[in-house]
Amino acid sequence: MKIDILTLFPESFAPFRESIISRAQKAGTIEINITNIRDFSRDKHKKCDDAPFGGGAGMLMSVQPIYDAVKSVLTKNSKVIFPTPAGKVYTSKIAQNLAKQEHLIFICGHYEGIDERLIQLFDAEELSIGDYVLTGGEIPAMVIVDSLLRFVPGVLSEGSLSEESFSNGLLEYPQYTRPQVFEGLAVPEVLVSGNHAEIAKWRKQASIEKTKKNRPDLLKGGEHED
Ligand code: 6GU
Repeated sequence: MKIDILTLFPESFAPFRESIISRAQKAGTIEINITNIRDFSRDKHKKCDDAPFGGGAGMLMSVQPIYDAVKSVLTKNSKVIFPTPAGKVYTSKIAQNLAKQEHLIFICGHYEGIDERLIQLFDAEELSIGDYVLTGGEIPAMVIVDSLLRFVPGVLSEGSLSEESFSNGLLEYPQYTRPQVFEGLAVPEVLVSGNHAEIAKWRKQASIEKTKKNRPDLLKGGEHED
């Protein structure tokens, strides 16, 4: 999987030099390239913003530098993503589908956004990471890339995905490690019983309870009713 990220702030992607994502890049499982949109500005001052037609507060990102930056990385197998609070809400399901793509191009918007024609021209998918507004598309792009890469084969160790939150429509069950008693709180007895069938039963029930408490909306379908 190849990912191109187009941004006015390439330095914001420093976190990708760390940890699992960096390891996957070194192993060649994934390739991430960051491109500075400003390098594509044909303006003599490298200007990348402009006032919106029709008036209103703030500036938009100019169409030309982004258009040329996308063109410089676009192939016939590219899928273009535009993170925006006006997008469809991003979910684990969408992450799993994006993970199957050969090449993703992220356009990171700033200021009040980008010219709508860019979305049309590249058939860009608009994705929001939740119902709140951030100052730019860099953090959302990082959130989307990090979460989808976890579904690319070879990025995580075998089995890491099977029991985590959302993998079965429920939140993950509570986990415990040593010591067995901490500040007077004991680990649930069943988890130290060695009885794997009972442990599996307890975890399923604890998952349902956690989901009821924190995300009752996920239970609406009724398939996990007890
Ligand atoms: Cl994708 N972008 C921005 N700027 N704000 C957001 C968002 C995206 N998703 C939620 N808030």
